[in-house]
Amino acid sequence: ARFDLIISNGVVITAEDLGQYDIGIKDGKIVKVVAKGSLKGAESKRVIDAQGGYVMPGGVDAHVHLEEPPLFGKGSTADNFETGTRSAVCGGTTTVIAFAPQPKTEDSLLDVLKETHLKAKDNCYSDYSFHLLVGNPSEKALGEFATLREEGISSLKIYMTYEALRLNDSQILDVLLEARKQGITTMVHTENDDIINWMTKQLENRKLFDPKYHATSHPAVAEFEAAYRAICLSEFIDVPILIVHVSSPVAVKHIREAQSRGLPIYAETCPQYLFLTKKDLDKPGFEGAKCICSPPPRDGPEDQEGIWIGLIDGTFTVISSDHCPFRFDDSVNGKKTVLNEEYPNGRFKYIPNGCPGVETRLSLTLNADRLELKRFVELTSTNVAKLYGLHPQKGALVPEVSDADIVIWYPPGEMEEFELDNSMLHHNVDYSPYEGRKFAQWPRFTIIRGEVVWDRDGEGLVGKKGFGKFLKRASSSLAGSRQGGEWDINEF
Ligand code: DUC
Ligand code: ZN
Ligand code: ZN
Ligand code: ZN
Repeated sequence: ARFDLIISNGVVITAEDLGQYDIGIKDGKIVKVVAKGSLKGAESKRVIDAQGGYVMPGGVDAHVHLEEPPLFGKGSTADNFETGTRSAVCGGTTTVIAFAPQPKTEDSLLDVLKETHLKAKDNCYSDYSFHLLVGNPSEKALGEFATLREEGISSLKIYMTYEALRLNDSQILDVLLEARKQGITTMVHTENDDIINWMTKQLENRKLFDPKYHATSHPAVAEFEAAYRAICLSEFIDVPILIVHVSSPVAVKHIREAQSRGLPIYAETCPQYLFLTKKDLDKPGFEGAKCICSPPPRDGPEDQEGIWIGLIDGTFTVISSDHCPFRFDDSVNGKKTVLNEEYPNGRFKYIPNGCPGVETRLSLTLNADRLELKRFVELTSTNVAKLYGLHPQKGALVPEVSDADIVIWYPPGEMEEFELDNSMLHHNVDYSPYEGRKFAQWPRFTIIRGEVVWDRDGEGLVGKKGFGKFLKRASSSLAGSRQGGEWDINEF
């Protein structure tokens, strides 16, 4: 047949364009994007009638934690590469970039990369790549950046907090300088570790252990001080950074100011900062633990609004999930990990930080109806692909160039509204922070390289474990170092 798949009658939305087109797919690639009706009668193995629903490039989620050891409190992440990518495709995400974590105790990044490849290989439903998480920028590790680039890894993540991972400013400078030389984008978790530890001690001294005090122990000032410091370090070395999971409007302001000075400062936020507040942590018993993440959801609607404004005005580059799944019932061999008789509501400092969200990221954000549709695609797919060196293979619908990774939504008003229940999701977690919320949209089909992997009105999950491929990535195609070339100490 001329085509393997035709998607007809869609409202096709990319970061640049919105229009009524038919899409022709062959051998896993987009081959035609043409006026609605033009492919009528063309020979194809399969035709999907989008019936006027939105048709977009598949979601790219560049912030998911899968199969990680205990780094963020007690307990390992609940999803592995199989269950995490299974959840992703059922929520319209076709590519994930997960972390390959190097703990402080590990010297080599290449070892960590190899180990993470073994975890992912033959297990993924979606396409995938890794960011190296640098917990120990030893001389050996820094010397491996060039090889990482050859292996298709063009991004790293570093932490300014967490005992197991945090780097001091001098170590951060080491990483940024080497990242500049190799064309690597560095993601930074910006929270001031000393403020968090000092506040935690103050709270514990007063016997305040309940989940809600997690938010008190991680105040906005811890985030915006560290965000500003990271911007300064990036400006000093002249290298792009992405500030991850921004939750505080003051941090947004610092980022905006840096961008207006022409600095390559990129920013990410996540649904938890748009849809949750610290009230969600203030529930009886241990219930609040379901919404513990770092940074925490902030005080109220004015904080959420500050993030929406940053999304609308262009300050933010991407929306990711920060899917970091832990089970509410965290029993191992019948024994709870965090709860005990002395602390019946747990002790916030041991509760692992993170919420599941890889499957709900796109639907939550689209349902909120706050973003122009092209901007929605840009933030959840196209910019992510550009920032991490996957564009235009991913995040676009360019004929003969882009993989046929597509999400098809219901025609507006046509889906039966439902209340989210965790049983509808495909992760290995026993709750979602968003249970009980109403959804008027959900991905109807998810397609990866021309193969339908999610068919909501048919058999649901139809993708296969192991279908997902590792993606070797190029450098970011967004603006990088302003000077280029070597960093010259004589300039200072
Ligand atoms: N924040 C989380 O909530 N979980 C994982 C790590 C992080 O930075
Ligand atoms: Zn190792
Ligand atoms: Zn983080
Ligand atoms: Zn994270």
